[in-house]
Amino acid sequence: MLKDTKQQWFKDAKYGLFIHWGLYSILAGEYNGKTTPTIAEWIMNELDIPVKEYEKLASRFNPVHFDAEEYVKLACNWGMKYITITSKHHDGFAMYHSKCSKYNIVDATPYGRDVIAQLAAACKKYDIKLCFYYSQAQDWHDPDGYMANHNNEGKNFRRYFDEKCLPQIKEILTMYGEIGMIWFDTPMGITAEESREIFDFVKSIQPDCIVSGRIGNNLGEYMTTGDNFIPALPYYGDWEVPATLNDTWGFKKSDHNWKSAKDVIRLMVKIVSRGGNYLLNIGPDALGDIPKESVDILNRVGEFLRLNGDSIYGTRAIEPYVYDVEDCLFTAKPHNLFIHLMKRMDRLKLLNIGNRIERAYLLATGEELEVDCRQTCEGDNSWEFRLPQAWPDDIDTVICVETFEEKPVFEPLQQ
Ligand code: JFZ
Repeated sequence: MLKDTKQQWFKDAKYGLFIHWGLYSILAGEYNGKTTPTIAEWIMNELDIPVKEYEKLASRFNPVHFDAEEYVKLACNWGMKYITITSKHHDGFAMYHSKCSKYNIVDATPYGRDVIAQLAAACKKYDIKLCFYYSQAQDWHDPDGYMANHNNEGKNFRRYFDEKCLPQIKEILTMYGEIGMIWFDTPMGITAEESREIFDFVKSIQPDCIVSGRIGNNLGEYMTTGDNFIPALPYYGDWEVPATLNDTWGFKKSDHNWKSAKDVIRLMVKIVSRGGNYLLNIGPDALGDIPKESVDILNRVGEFLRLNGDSIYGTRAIEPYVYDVEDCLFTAKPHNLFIHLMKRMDRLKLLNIGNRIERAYLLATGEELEVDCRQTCEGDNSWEFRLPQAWPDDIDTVICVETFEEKPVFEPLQQ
């Protein structure tokens, strides 16, 4: 069955900001002289840090550089349409003022302020959707929460579920206004009944709040892929690729394996051309500063979107049989076909296109293009573009075609 969020904003948004931020950001991937072998937010699990030790991090958490407005303004400048932040990750620590667990940023840290509340106010001001990551099954702080790579036998998961999980879900859905979605994760041993219970509970509080793919038991309203993983063919339902800029979600000092802006832009175009959304992560540090490398990459992507955003936001994938045009990807809207050119070329010829062209131009500069548009009675329809020497962008130069017909599909020959 196709996944459908029924939320137009999600289908049109295409690009969002993921924020992994919590106590693990203080450790930055290192504990007692050891570097954690995998993603930084898993350090407690990977290095077997006892709850009593890990807990102490709270007394050191004082992210005085955090500025919610600055974050939201950056996300806007980067061209992102929604923000998904960790309200509680697997470590069990709430980044908001929870009333049902003292293990939260207001009650347990010297900082003493609710970062989620600040972010919610800024998102409202700048009209950007706020969404929450919430780890529903794993909770390494609660004795009855699941913990991957550990023995979970004998745990009373139901107690954790009733006393922490559901009450906290209620809190995050009632304390911060309208929430775009809850991004559940790693369902572990959660039963179909429990997934259903969470789903119904979310909808009973905020009917328009989307429930993410990893709620478990295939109940999510869109598909979430693995990190940076893109399905090979367009997937016709709603889907999203969560992705990192290096090889970790939470801040990790030793990870310098940054993608380039070119990698990111091309990945985005590929995802959008197949009908998906791109949720791209930053991992702020213990003070609330965003790594400079992330900022630089995302600024460049934002520049691309300022000039070429029409070819991304609100677009749809086109039929799969055109995917094999070399060095080109396509996105579409009614009356528009966007051709993304990943290589410089003098001419581009596309065959078997039934649509008639009104005009074509380079999206970034507005420069009109000459097109030879043929329609013969033998069905040899084609478009041939002449492209200028001055090339707007080596990463992706976008041709905007305004088509006469509403649906800019590449039509097969009519028999
Ligand atoms: C999960 C988390 O464990 C991780 O810490 C981070 O929050 C990430 C966004 O989500 O990790 C996963 C879960 C599932 C897959 C990949 C990473 N998956 O299905 O490929």
